Amino acid sequence: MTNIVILTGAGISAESGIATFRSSTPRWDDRALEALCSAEGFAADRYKAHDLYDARRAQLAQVEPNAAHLALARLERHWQRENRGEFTLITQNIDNLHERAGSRQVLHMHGELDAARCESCHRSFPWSGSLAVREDCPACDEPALRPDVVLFGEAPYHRQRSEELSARANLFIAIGTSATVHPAAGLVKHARSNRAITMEVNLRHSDSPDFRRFFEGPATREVPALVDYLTIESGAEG
Ligand code: BV8
Repeated sequence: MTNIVILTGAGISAESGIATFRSSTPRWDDRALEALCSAEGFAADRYKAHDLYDARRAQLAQVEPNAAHLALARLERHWQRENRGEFTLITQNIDNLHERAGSRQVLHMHGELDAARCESCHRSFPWSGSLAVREDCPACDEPALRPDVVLFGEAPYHRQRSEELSARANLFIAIGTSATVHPAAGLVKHARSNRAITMEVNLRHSDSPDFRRFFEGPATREVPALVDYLTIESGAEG
């Protein structure tokens, strides 16, 4: 049995047209924008923050999953059908491209763009349109809805489960992440504590010293090839 944990970052969605945060054409090319993604910055300028997330949510309708997203969904189906071990997909991304590619179990550590959360009753709701600053909660009627995303200084979702699953991994693959945001960037260390094989797919090496194999190139080329190897190697189509 081989337990696989996949961690994706903004780079896997870059070829779908969604800007990354810190690479060549970064989303955060100005500090003001990055500040908005902190709890303090969000509270200081909610109107601008809501506009930022409204624009990103609207973009979701204009983009499609790419070959890397589709390959990971194929790997999940294969791993489960052939009973090869646990398959876990953890993403730092708030887009819905993994789900639209067919991935069924996705742990969004930083939340989801197409969801809104009530700061009063803490329930979360699917949300596809724009979200007003004082939008009423459908459950408790309080005007307290916000984008259901995890900002800097806020507790990530699924942290304990992600760390437990990484500590059971035999194969840990990071795809399209600069490995700068914690605790997501620390998951590979949990995998290494289990003597897992650690790989990263990226255009360039990330900051993490914990990856033993590096597949250099765009995710839409490297991920399908890696999935072919992992599925054909077992003698069955993905
Ligand atoms: C937490 C919001 C504790 C959603 C994001 C002070 C106070 C509190 C915490 C901290 C602090 N100082 C440091 C921290 C920890 C902090 C942190 O890590 N800061 C870093 C910057 C130093 N972390 C936090 O604050 C986290 N919370 O620790 O809480 C706590 C505990 C209990 C109770 C209360 C609090 C919260 C982290 C989440 C922050 N939210 N975004 C959104 O708007 O999206 S982070 C943001 O960065 C995105 O979510 C993004 O996903 C994430 C990581 O970036 P990457 O995905 O790696 O993207 P990046 O652009 O960096 O890199 C892209 C990579 O792809 C590049 O390597 C590039 O080469 C590659 N690439 C590009 N194209 C391709 C490609 N690869 C392959 N193919 C291609 N085609």
